Amino acid sequence: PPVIHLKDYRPPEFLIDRAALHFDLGLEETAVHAELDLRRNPAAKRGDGDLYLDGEHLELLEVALDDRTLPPAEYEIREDALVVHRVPDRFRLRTRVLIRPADNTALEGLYVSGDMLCTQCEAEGFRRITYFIDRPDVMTRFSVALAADAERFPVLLANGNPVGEETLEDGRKVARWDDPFPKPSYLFAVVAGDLAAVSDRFTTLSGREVPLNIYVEPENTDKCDHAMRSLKAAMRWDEERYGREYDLDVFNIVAVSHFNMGAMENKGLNVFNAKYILARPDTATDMDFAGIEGVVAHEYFHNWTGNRITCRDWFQLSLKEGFTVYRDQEFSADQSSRGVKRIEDVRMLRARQFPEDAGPMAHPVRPDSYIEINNFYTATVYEKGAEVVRMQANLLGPERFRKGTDLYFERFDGQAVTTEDFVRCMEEAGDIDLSQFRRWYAQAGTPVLECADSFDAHTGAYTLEIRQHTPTTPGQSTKLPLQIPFAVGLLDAAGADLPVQLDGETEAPAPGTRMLALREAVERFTFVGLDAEPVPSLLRGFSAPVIVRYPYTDAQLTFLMAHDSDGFNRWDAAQSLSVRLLLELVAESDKPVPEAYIEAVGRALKQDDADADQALLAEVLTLPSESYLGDQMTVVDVDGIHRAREQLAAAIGEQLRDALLGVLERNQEPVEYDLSPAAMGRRALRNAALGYLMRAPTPDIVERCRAQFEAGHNMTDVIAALRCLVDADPEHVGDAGEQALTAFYQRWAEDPLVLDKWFGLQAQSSRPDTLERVEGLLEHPKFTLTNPNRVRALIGAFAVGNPLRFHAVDGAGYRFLADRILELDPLNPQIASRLLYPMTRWRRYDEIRQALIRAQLERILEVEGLSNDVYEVVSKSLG
Ligand code: BAL
Ligand code: ZN
Repeated sequence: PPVIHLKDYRPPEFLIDRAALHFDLGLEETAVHAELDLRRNPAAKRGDGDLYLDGEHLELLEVALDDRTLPPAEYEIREDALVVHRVPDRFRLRTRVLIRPADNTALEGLYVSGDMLCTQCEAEGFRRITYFIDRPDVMTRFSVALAADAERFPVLLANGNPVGEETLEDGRKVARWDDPFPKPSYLFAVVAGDLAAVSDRFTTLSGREVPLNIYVEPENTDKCDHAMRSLKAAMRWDEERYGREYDLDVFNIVAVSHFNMGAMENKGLNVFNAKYILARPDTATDMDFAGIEGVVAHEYFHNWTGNRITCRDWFQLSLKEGFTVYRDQEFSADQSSRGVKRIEDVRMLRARQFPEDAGPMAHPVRPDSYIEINNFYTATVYEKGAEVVRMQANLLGPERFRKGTDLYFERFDGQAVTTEDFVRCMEEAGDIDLSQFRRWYAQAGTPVLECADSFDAHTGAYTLEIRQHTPTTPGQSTKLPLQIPFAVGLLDAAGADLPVQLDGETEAPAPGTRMLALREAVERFTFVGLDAEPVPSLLRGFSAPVIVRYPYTDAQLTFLMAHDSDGFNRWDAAQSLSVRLLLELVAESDKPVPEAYIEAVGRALKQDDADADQALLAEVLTLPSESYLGDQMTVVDVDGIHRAREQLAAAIGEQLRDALLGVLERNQEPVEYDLSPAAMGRRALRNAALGYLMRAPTPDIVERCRAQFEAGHNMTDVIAALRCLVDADPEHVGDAGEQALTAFYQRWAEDPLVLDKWFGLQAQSSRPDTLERVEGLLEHPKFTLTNPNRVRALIGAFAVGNPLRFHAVDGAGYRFLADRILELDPLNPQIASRLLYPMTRWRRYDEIRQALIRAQLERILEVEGLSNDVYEVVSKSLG
């Protein structure tokens, strides 16, 4: 398959000013009539005189140019295009095509979910709906007429504003929509179905009343409150923080059960994976609620960062995604605990983006090339992209950053632009030189900062030397030094912040954090005015997406964990301490858990009082995941990591039993369910404590756990208890795990999102028979390969969320995953390709496992007719 390069970008030869589309909707067959006003693009070079329209899986019925039906000699139908020969400079083209939504298992373009019809067009799905110039720099004014059986499809939605509805004599209904804002085809959407609306209103800054509707299947109307609350909060926040107001007469959201991504920001008609809309306290966990808040806001924020201003080409994807993730992260931080949100975001970046940057699919935030763009909706483009925006926001400070974004919105409204355009606005408004900073967009790989220090007791000078280097990545063997904002604090022996005064400065600043600007491969900073050697607190607040190496002693980490004024670094010190100990336990299987470590955890538990931030405490108490521990090893020791982590958790559970029981007592669930950050923090802390206690369970603890499950007070508590029961040794819990799974199934069999949790929990169990169980679940009547959520819940959860069993040394896990990928690829290549992720990491394992994984990758590559999606990931992994 061809490789597409950024350097080959050319402006489109034709523009489409207006598109009028008429849909005759049906599940089996839909007819699409398109009327396009085209003209030659004055900014583009003249080509061969032909017009090339993208189109796939379309049955062409008719094509007419300026009302003249074209004879077959005047056009050519290709597998992926319609070529109309020798067209004039300005003309109207009409096409009529047939499409088959019910056969569309790829879930790109128009497809069926349950009894409804819906669309997904990003990145290149619109070409499965009609012939079009399907690229983001062609921005068009769309009007849409939807005709459908009024009984089966009473709700007919499209982008923009509703402009009329009528019922025809034959019982069919027609709804008309008009979108006044030119947009690229990837933002196009239609939905048709028998849906119920949960409605509200929002008054914008300038006083316009906007009706808000969330459309769901009728049985789900009681699960939309949180999404609606989140939407209104996001609309207000975007006005206050960015001065951005909503711009259409109505804002619609639709929740669908079959969806490849999390959600989609189509103009005025956001289509969501139901997982990010539907929630009731008894069906959704606190994490689910937080996910909904974040994703609803993210899609809404795209209205300005993505829709009004869009991407010139797909290499610029991070222009909208990085910025919008940054915006949703800041929104969520404002809704709850800023510190905890930062920890969650960094945890996720380290868990997903750092490994991506260190693997065969590593690419810059602005990639140089791709085979299949769907493979580039990645943690690098999204999460690292957000960090790159965050660094600019920090470099400029809030006021200048706001000036920069105001300039960006003003200058580029209605245009398709590049990350370079964004940076230039920051540069101009911030009056700052970002020429070196731009490398963050072009250079892949995670920079490593090696830090060393020395203290001169005579002069009171402390010197910090920082060497930065970025490991090579595929296709990028030379790396240049980056501009890195590096936040540093210095602590005295009592744990208080010292003034961070650079040599040569006459006055000491107030004690606290100092932002250093790294630019060279090696930099030395000398700080003066110190009475004794300080303890450095490095990269406070995670001021840049880098890895810091500094030879802390255990005592220093324990000290930072207790005293650092930077909450993020207190947590990070605790993580580092746990990682270090766990790696020692991996290396030395009979090493006992040191008392000092247990004491440090005990001290943390003592902080649980009325004033504590329980959410932060829960983060501190959460051990690094098995995969993250693997990322810290030269060769991942799958079994050793699991054993060490269980050993440590059991030691905490046993030796701190009373303190953990105290946590349960102090943080009991109130009768009235509450979704406040404080209440969520108490649940997180209590369930972390329960998790430890259940590692060394006595009958009374097991009983408590079972009681929490049976009380069914809220899904957070139910799932936490269920996970403990399922994972516990039957020697301790008897068949309580099996009983709980059965009860859970009986209660929730008809709620797909809750049932996903039931599948996922079994797939993640560390029990030895998990793979057999997962294979058995493939045959379960509720399992299907055609629903991405279900696939992720069972197969994805096993492959990514269960390193111990997936990486079993007999290779059965690898064979299982390769089989599923090959089954899925013809149905849904996007989902098949995503499942490959754990196998792309094969070089990280021992020789036996390497050979086993490679054999499966080679087996996949040999299959004929592989999708571009899977081909690209497998070939790059092996390459
Ligand atoms: N644009 C695809 C989904 C999202 O990032 O919002
Ligand atoms: Zn997005």
